[in-house]
Amino acid sequence: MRTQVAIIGSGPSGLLLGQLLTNAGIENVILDRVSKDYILGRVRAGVLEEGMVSMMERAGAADRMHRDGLEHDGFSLAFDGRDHRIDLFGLTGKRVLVYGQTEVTRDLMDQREASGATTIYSAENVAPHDFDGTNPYVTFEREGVSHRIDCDFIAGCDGYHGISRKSVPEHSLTTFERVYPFGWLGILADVPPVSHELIYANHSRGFALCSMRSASRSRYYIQCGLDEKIEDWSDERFYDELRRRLPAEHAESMVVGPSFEKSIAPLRSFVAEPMRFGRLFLVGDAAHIVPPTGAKGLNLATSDVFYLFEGLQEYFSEKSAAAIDAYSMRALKRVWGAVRFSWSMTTMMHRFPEAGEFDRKIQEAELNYLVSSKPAATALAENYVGMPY
Ligand code: FAS
Ligand code: PHB
Repeated sequence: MRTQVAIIGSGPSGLLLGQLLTNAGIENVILDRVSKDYILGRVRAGVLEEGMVSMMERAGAADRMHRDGLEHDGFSLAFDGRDHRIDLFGLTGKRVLVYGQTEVTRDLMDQREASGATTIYSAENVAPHDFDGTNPYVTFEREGVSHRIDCDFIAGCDGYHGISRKSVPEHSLTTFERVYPFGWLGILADVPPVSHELIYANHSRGFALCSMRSASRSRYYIQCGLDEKIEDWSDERFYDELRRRLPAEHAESMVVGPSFEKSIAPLRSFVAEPMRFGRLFLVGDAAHIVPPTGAKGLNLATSDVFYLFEGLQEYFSEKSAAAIDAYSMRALKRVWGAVRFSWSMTTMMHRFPEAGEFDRKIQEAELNYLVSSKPAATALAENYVGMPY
């Protein structure tokens, strides 16, 4: 088999890149090691920047998003027993869209199916080859049969645990990492959200986040220890702990109900540099991971796709390599901006086991400064709605 771009990974990065390439007449094949249903069973991001929404519009996959997505003009920081609203739209003229990553993925999968482009699920032992030359290829097995796809470029959209970054010679890669000493225990439940906007809570018992997927489906998180086990957290225990970390008005008004998804996600900041190795490009979580406190993970994958698509479109239409040569530098500039923001939100909002009274007072001072200074709130707001591409 031969194509122009072989894409490893059928998550949001791979699917969005694949759709943009297909719409531009650039042949591509997507490979994923798991099934379509497995991918759709994953619960992840929930907040989309305007840049992500416009990329979905460019992909022709935004109709359901515009119909079902919830436009949010702000969110609250809860501390010292009360909410403090950050007026995103008032401060930046921009808003965010609350629409689950699962739905983004479903919309892109439907669009790809309609376009007739090739996606190979349950592909085993996918491996990129000869990407330091001009004739790269990808091998994989399916139902015991070995296959090879010759291509011009390989997009490694296969996430943090994927094969692409691991295929790069160690001496060619520099990684930067910060592992946080806690995780997020999250639930999904078909109960109305406690508030019409998101609430990020800083409390002495730990961080909490009240989010949603719709007006009837809530997404709640509490900071937890890395040694916590899901089986030790009944719904009742989860809601009790969540309500302890929220201002009384929310604790009292919260509607509770059975969760149908419960998971613990570890938190880390991670960046691999550069993001290009000859004919192989690293995209999205394959190149970087941010703690979800800043709602940046999915949105950062999208700006990588924007830069790479521009480069590939220029290469195949004008035979100029300038934009693909600039991919890694352009992408990393925005990546590090989002890594900084996500780190700062995580540091400000969580209880660190080793933190002392001084650290707690600094967190308190930072929060009070944020909610009493328009320039400070504007700086937070412009990062949250997303810096320009
Ligand atoms: P993905 O990991 O989504 O997709 C990679 C794909 O590659 C997968 O389908 C995988 O099966 C495939 N793959 C992996 N190895 C392969 C191989 N060897 N061969 C073939 N295919 C392979 N972001 C937020 O903004 N907010 C959140 O609340 C949030 N919560 C998260 C919770 C969890 C548990 C995780 C893991 C991430 C979370 N994120 C969140 C970040 C998340 O949304 C990512 O940023 C987003 O999924 C990135 O998309 P991709 O780069 O496509 O990677
Ligand atoms: C979510 O709804 O899953 C969500 C929202 C905002 C975040 C993280 C997760 O910062």
